[in-house]
Amino acid sequence: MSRLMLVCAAVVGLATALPAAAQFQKPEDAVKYRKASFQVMATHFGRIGAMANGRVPFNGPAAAANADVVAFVANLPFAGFVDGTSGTDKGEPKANVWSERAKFDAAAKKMQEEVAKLATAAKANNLDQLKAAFGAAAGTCKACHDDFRVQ
Ligand code: ASC
Repeated sequence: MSRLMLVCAAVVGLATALPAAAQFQKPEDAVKYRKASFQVMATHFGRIGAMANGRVPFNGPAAAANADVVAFVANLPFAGFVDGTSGTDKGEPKANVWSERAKFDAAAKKMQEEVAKLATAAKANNLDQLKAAFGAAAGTCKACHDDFRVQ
């Protein structure tokens, strides 16, 4: 394991060991953090989507690098869903994130599993495999948005 990977693993270990609220000074900081990490995920996932959908030429190593970023960053945003940060504006988390927490956590885990599979699939340097894994991962994004995000 590279030094960077060890540092990253330690950061995630620390992040997941503490209660979510204890990791942020203020609820607004948690909101900013989760939005920022979703933004990074969306950027790199979108680059893979552009290849999967034929908008840019397929580049296997680039897809693999982007998928590794997505798989890593997918561990981060959920610590930012601290109590009292639901909303009613478009894009905000609905109150059922907290009232149906087990279902929300399961949806998050499913997404993390599918983006991990995407990272593995992307290393095969094969567009059809990339498309299949991208579609499965995108489905987990959409499922959670449909259930838990204000439309
Ligand atoms: C993306 C992105 C999402 C998902 C979702 C899939 O590229 O930013 O949130 O895919 O649109 O339905």
